[in-house]
Amino acid sequence: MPHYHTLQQSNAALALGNHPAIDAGFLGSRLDPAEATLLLIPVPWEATTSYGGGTSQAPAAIIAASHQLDLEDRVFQQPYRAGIAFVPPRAEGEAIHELNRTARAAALRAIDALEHGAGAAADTATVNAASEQLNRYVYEQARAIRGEGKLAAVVGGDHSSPQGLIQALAEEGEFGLLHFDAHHDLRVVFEGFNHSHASIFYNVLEHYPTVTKLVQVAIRDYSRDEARYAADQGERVAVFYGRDLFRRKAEGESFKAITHAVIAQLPQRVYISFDIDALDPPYCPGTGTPVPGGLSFDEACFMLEELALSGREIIGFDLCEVAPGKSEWDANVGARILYKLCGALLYSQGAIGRTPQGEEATC
Ligand SMILES: [Mn+2]
Repeated sequence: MPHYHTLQQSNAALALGNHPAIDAGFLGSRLDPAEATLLLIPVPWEATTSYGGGTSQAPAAIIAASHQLDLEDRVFQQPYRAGIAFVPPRAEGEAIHELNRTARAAALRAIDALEHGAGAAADTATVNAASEQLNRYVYEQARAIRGEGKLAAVVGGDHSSPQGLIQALAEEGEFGLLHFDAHHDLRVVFEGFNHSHASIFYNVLEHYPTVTKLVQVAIRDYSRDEARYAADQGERVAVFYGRDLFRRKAEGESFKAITHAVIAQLPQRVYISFDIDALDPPYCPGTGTPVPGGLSFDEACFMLEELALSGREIIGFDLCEVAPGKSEWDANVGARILYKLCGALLYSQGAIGRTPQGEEATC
């Protein structure tokens, strides 16, 4: 049974200024990570991004944007009080920035060569080795956090960022994976890269048998092979395509009923992978591969709240593909989704309670 700091201890350790300095952490807190209950691993990674870039800047941009968030949540009782902090990058963490730059340059050369019908074996091998190094780094960070009895989450980076965390949790026991995304991310390999952002859930399903269920929500841009692969998995994969979600609403089904149909597919223990492009592009205009349609911000938050209130045990999460565009809007929305994910995780782990409105919500 993990040990959580009492609210009082954590609260005493929080130093939330009214005018947080730019170097303050998530929500402007200067909480010592040693005092936190939930540790967020920043993964500034976009080596295999195939279209628009920028997602490697997401962790820093989300921290900056989070300073203007107010801390009350309508359903979860003051999530910040449980103690949320970003892991300060260790020496290897700093090296990840450099590794990302090297891998990104090699990936761009490889993609260019492929487009011109040329071979790209050396550059592709460089990218694959870098991705494996990243996965090992995130895995080791996650193992260390879990070893201290704490909660771990990843803030990416592109969608290849969280594989190390999923691996660490998969070694602990069985769980289901709730995946919000415009894309299946089930490609066997993409552009020659074994650990592409477009392949993460293929890799997860193939390598981690304790991931007993994958439930995908808001999918609306996919290949025939991916859809066939998902269907071939039988009960292990359930897909709620964006178009089907809209049709159910159009035919009069309540969004609450639809949400409960999604949750009903999940086992007791749940990991959440949230690609920001699950949301309609007005909420994430800078993201690398935007697709029209998708969830509204309120719909996504409602699903996260209902999942936590359902009594499922949320064991971790990642937030990926936020790409700070020309304005701070993408990071602003990302910071708000991140805080809701934190609330859902902390509530489901008993680290915080729910508000009177949360008490009234029926599930
Ligand atoms: Mn994705």
